[in-house]
Amino acid sequence: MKDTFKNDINIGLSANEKSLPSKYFYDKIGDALFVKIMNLPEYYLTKAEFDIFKNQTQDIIDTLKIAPDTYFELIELGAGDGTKTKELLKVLSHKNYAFEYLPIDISLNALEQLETRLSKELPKVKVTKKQGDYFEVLEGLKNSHHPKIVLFLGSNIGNLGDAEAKTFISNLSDALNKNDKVLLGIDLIKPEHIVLPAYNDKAGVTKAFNFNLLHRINSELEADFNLQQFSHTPEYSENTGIAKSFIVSDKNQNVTIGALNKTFQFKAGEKIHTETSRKYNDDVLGSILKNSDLSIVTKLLDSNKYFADYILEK
Ligand code: AVJ
Repeated sequence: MKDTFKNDINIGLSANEKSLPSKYFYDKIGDALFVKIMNLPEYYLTKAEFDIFKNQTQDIIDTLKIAPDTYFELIELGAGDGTKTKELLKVLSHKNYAFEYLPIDISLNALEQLETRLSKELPKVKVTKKQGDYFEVLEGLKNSHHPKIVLFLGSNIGNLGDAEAKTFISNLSDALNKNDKVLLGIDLIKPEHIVLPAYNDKAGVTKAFNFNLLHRINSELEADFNLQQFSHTPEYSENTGIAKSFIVSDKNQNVTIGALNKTFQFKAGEKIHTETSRKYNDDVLGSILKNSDLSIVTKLLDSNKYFADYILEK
């Protein structure tokens, strides 16, 4: 684990255009900062998707065409704290649908917390937690021939570049049978004055979230990043629909990473790309799904039309 981190940091900072993988945001401190982000006034994504799950629950069930008497598996990739999913589970449970909920996450800790909460709040729901890599777990679920519904919420797919997203979709599709469904939550392309503040909040939480990467490198890889000498600068283009976050070096400076025995040079104004947060529309999603076995059935929008939950079918 530590070696992959070390190697990935080395590769990212040795490149001509420096970058750091956003997946390393999520240690204990990063997880807590992300919870704070979801509650920020500027971060509209979570509230928008919650609005869909809370106010269009029956539409979700109807468009998924779940038969009341057929046992199905509701699988969630990266379940987090389950706030949105709970709205769906509540209705499914009250209406006595026959199903099992299988949250998949890399973090066993997150899964255990979710399981404990659900057992108190929705004791009737059968929860089977699955710790591990999404596709390894999905592969293991292939033997079951129950209909599957896979939830992938929160615009998590937005962290992937378009080529990676295509690979992701094709792997996901391979793990499903004909007629299985995917509920894909994605942030929609919208004007810069709405998107940018979501990644540059007034309270500085998103900055701290990005800088946590430098913290981690300092403490886990014996490095000497001086956090006072870097800035957080997100960018967004409504034309491409792609938001990118950067950490920028405020001056010419050297940083030594002890664990790598290596010194890195940063020029004044030089950028480190830390995260991609892609926004979608029907055309962008259409091009990602092209040549895959998944197609769009319909989409549900929040009241501001900021966010969409697309229903895909194999
Ligand atoms: C969890 C990947 C959807 O890109 O909006 C929030 C992560 N980064 N603020 C996003 C994030 C900065 C988030 N996703």
